[in-house]
Amino acid sequence: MASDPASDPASAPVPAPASAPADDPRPGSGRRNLLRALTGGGALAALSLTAAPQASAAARPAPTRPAGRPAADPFTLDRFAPTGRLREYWVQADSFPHNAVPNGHDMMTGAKFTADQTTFQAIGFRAYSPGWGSPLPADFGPEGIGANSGIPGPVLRGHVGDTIRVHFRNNDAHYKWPHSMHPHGVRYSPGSDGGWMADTPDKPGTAVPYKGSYTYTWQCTPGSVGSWPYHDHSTPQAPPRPSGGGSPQGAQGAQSTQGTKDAHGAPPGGDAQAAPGGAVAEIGATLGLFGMIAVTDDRTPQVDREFVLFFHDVSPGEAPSVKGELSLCNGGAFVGNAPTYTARTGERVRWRVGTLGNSFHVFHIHGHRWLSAAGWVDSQVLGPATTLTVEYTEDNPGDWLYHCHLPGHMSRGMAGGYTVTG
Ligand SMILES: [Cu+2]
Repeated sequence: MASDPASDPASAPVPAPASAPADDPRPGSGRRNLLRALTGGGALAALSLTAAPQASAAARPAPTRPAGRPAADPFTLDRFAPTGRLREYWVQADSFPHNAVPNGHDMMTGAKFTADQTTFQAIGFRAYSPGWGSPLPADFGPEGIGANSGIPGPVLRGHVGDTIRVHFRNNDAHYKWPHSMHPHGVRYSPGSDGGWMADTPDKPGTAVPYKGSYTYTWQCTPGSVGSWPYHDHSTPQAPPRPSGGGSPQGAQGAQSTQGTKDAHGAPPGGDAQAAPGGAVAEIGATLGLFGMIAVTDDRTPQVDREFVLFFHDVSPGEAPSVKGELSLCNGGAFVGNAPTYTARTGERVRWRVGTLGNSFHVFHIHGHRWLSAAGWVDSQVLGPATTLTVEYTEDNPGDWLYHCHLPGHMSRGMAGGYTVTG
């Protein structure tokens, strides 16, 4: 099995201790520290340590920042200091038919759907026992992989100083496209990047062929704390068109059909995500190949509930079988098909929210608010491939909605239920 040879934790050098002076006493250093906490993927967990009301001072463990290292210097802070812990995952890309609206009903507008209008050939990452033996069961515990249903993929977890090793196998029996895994937020060498480019088509780990495998190695640095997406970043593909016989088209096939998009039976109005030749970048991610990386440190607050939610979308441009664009939450459209989350009053709740696709979204929860860089909010903007970590103590029983606040996205399904019991 191929792997990234540059990221063996056994050979990873232990960084020298920082020789910088003690805590920066200059005016503004505290502000810089706060700003740093607010940048990057979902680093709001850090903010909650200093400002969120649910993080009591008595419950806070002592900061792990080594003595003598400035709190606010980004040039020295983000070094990988290995703990020696290896987090190993066996992940497979599986293809399967997926109905985004299994109950056939939009509870918000009353619209009805038939299964053939909302079913497409999806691809998803699933975690398996070692050697890709059998799919792992759902695990919603603090170290768990989540639903492991494929959309999204398993939650891949690490603690600062840990190495995450992902053994990936491509089992995309439907499309038979190459796939990859590209992480955000963690540290890695080019051999564990997973991003395919036509100029360097043979770069290891960027186009793992059907039935092939590859091992990625990622490191959790102090700057990795938070929520991050991982996703397929392999070769762009032109989706098969029903009128064209449904045969898969690879990147080379797409190049050879430059200017003949109509012959593919492309939908009226074109495909906003496609290149002129018809190939769609990251089409595997659009069809479901994505998931969440969750990195903690000793200061990450303990929570009773953690919800992992992705806003994403699929349209006839990538999935010709669907009868119009669907705006999805973890693969489901409309309340009852999108996940329904539950909590009890008094529980500490964390949402790890991510987005993928061609759109901006606004994450909103009814009846709740949380502390952000802009102060207290109940709605926050997310661009493609960005994340949000939301934390609060549950205090409001009832049946609530969470949703994207763009009316067009709500109309196309980006809404789910949130039930709080007393
Ligand atoms: Cu949206």
